[in-house]
Amino acid sequence: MNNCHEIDQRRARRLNLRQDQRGPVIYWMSRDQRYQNNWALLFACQKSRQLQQPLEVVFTLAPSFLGAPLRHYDFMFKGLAEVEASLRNAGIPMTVIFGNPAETLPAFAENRRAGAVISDFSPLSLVRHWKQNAAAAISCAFYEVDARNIVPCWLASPKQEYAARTIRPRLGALRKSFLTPFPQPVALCQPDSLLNPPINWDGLLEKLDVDRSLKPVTHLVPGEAAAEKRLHRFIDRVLDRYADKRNDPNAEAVSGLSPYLHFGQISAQHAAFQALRSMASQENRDAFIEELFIRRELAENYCFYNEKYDVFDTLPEWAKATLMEHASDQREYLYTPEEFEQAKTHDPLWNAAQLSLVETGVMHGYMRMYWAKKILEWSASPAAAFDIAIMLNDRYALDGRDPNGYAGVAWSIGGLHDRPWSERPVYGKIRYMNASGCKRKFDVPRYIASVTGE
Ligand code: FO1
Repeated sequence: MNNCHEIDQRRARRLNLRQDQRGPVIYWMSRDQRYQNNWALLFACQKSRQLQQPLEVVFTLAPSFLGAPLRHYDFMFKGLAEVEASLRNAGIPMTVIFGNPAETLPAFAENRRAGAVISDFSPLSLVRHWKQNAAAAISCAFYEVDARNIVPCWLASPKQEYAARTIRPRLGALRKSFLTPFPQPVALCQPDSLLNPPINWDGLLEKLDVDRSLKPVTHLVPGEAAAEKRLHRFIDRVLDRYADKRNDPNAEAVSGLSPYLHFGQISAQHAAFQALRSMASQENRDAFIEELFIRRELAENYCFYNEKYDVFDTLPEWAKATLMEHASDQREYLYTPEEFEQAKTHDPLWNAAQLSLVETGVMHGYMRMYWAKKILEWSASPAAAFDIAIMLNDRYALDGRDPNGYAGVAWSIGGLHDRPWSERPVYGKIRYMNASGCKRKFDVPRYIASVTGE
């Protein structure tokens, strides 16, 4: 690719009104933890060349990131170690700073006498508050680059969209100009950086004050290289049966990219670009693009325009009304959050789904719907169900704390991006799902056995 490729300016927006100064360029890497195919890093490289200033990457280690346990930090740090090595090869230093980014980032920029600060994009409230506060305190230009979405979130739509059918045409219209390949990152060379001592990620992990009871996963290799390998394996061996088999948890017909996407270890745009170039049939490619592009960017749109994406009260009015009408319906089974957490329900299929989440940090996409809908059916109230599903997903899923998870729970339990269906107890008009539906779609005992090993 041409390295002098100009980056589409619509991918970036200013977070304050200050100008670029004479001073080093800082990329605050947070959500997009990768070296390749990262528009925020590329924008920072471009800035470094334009200003003729060196580039430095900083990662802010927040004291407690929404209660993330060791499992997540282990996955993240192994990925970051790989990023650090790639940056080092390119002559770009990386530094980790500790504490609340709203304070530590401006202090770091001040200390370096930065000329421009660049951040990647996140629609999540915590990160937005950090940025809002940092923007006021940073004394040079502060930019945000949407390196996560194919179509920048603020451009895709000016408002919260109702459903996939309403955002699809918008994304479709912008797809051609944004679904491009990526140039290589080239910053102004800074040979001194090669002398930086390597970051001791293992040491950092040991010092972190996090819940250590949830051990690192062993079935997934974290990092950019592993993500790339998985993408190509998926495209070569699996994509051809994606449309037909993605809802069968026994078929191994999904991409498994979700944890990598969450930590930004792979770019969705790159994955989409590669899948579209493949030999797979149009139907299979379309089905994958629907999940990876349309549904994922619909979830980003939901969180971006709805600050309360993780509270029950935010659900569509029709859904709240119907759920409240049925709030006092008799529940056939009723479980506490602890019983759900420990997979102690009467239903072996539900327990298997929960167990796979606890043990592997991953749950098959189709089972996620069943899992959330049964939490609604067997909880004391719809609002309690909503909170339990989010709590369990954030705690155990490697891709928790992500717009996908919040939109997924709101869709399954609260009718978000969906329509009213025929009315029934507890669910009201929320789309229903049961075990017989699963039995028609896949071999349920086989799935249970694959999780429990029995
Ligand atoms: N991003 C950071 O910039 N600093 C962190 O300390 C941090 C911790 C973390 C822990 C678990 C997890 O799932 C994600 C984490 N992230 C962190 C990255 C995260 O992907 C995004 O910043 C948010 O998810 C916002 O989208």
